[in-house]
Amino acid sequence: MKHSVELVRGLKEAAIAVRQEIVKMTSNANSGHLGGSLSCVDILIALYFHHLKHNPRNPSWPERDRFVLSKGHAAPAFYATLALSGYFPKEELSTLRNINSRLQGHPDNRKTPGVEVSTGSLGQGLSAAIGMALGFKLAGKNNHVYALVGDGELNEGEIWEAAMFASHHKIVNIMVLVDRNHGQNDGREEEVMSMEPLAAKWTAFGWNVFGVDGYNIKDLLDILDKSMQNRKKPIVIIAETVKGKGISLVEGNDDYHAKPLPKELAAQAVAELEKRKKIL
Ligand SMILES: Cc1ncc(C[n+]2csc(CCOP(=O)(O)OP(=O)(O)O)c2C)c(N)n1
Repeated sequence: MKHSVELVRGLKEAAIAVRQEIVKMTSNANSGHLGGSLSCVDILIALYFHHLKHNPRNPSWPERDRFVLSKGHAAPAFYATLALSGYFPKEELSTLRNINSRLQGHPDNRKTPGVEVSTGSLGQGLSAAIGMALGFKLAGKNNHVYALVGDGELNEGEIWEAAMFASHHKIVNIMVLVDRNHGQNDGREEEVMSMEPLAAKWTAFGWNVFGVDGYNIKDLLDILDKSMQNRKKPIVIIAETVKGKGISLVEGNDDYHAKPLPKELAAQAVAELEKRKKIL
């Protein structure tokens, strides 16, 4: 399908707005995972602002697709996307990580509208997503399930148990999106535990593999469309990304895995992002 220039431009602008909210809310909380939140924003935008079948005014609409943030520590990116989609007021983002807030450090489906599964313990979200997809298949329903995983998260053995389960049971309504930013908690993924050859691993586990630049919105939309056709296997999209994307001080800087910007630098980062809006 051809996507209009206006649509793509609008989504790019939304991605910048989400990044600004991530910076503000983590700085305000003086806590939260900045690097891996900024890396996956465009993927979330492509899903929530265009691809997913969902209704923010009715989060429990039975016909909705399901999304699971398996890399639950990227909650700031998720919350900002949900708020800008209309699940709850944008003002609530400033309550991130406060006691009694609906927006805890990791997503909690008992608290936050739009959160389907509580996540944060890496490796588990994909199993829950595949379970939901199997449920829809057994019920003869047409809903699709999406799971966003980190590439460091792929070190978890449970991911690969889930992957072989999905292909064995021919669960084709599941899609995994890998935020391939090559970083994790303790450094570069290639040094901690390399996942290469990553595409070949998923292929060997019986999945259909697509690759995409995680910041080319048009390509993201195209690949999401393409992957919906002739689904005979579970799908994985490996999106090449960068930790801290969009802010020069943070981009590619592993120090910011779980560290927010102090107030003054946060204001600078928000201003830098504002300038980027003007040159879209
Ligand atoms: C089971 C489990 N072990 C350890 C952690 C701590 N932890 C939080 S984020 C992270 C790194 C994950 O790397 P990746 O999935 O690549 O995330 P990204 O770099 O995209 O933020 C770790 C080890 C956790 N949340 N869950």
